Amino acid sequence: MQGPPPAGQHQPKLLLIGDSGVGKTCLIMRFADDNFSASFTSTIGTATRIDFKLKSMKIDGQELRLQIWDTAGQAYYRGAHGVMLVFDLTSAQSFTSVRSWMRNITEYAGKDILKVLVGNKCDLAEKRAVPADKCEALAKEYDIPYFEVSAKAGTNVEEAFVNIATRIKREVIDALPASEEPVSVDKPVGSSKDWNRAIRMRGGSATTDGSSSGKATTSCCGS
Ligand SMILES: Nc1nc2c(ncn2[C@@H]2O[C@H](COP(=O)(O)OP(=O)(O)OP(=O)(O)O)[C@@H](O)[C@H]2O)c(=O)[nH]1
Ligand SMILES: [Mg+2]
Repeated sequence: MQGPPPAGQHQPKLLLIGDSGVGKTCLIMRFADDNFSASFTSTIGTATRIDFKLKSMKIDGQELRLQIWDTAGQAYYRGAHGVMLVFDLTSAQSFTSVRSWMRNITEYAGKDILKVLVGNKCDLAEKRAVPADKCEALAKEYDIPYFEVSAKAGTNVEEAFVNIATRIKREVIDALPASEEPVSVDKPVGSSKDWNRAIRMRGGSATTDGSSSGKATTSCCGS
């Protein structure tokens, strides 16, 4: 399945972002391979890290291959069509970081990139640290869909990926002029001038690549 896409097939790029340990790699493994690993190997600095996985999907009767990119502390938005922003329902800090990640997305990928907010580890109900109404309020504030999922149990994982893939298909691919080449990583759709810039985020603070780290705040949006 990792060969070149059949001629004419769209291969849109979806990026998973969020704090370390929220379960980004596990969500990709669950969705693409339908398995789960309980041991934690941070994607940062591991030789075995995955760059992306391909998942064939049929949406509105049309076959497309979703490129699902894992990130490790730095997000390369270049060519991305959608972002899945993940936090951990058992970690209040990871929820607080959502605002920083949203600013980061807006700054480097543009405000129009398609987004979905995902609260992972809903199987750990007794350890839950972020109430559902707060999650829903945040998603409403940003006007993006929200899913509570579990990579471990498989709950809602498919639904969250299908949601963002369907919106990419309908709002990006269907909007292409008939003469346009298929969507792929090399042909980003959108007008952001910042595709080439890499963003580094650690511990909830965002900086541009290589510069010193600014303190993250929990205050709303801003510039
Ligand atoms: N209980 C439970 N544990 C989970 C779930 N998803 C992930 N985990 C665990 O959380 C830990 C971190 O998961 P990863 O997928 O490696 O997290 P990550 O976001 O990729 O982290 P980085 O690569 O460091 O950015 C691992 O020990 C997983 O087993 C879940 O849905 N439920
Ligand atoms: Mg990872």
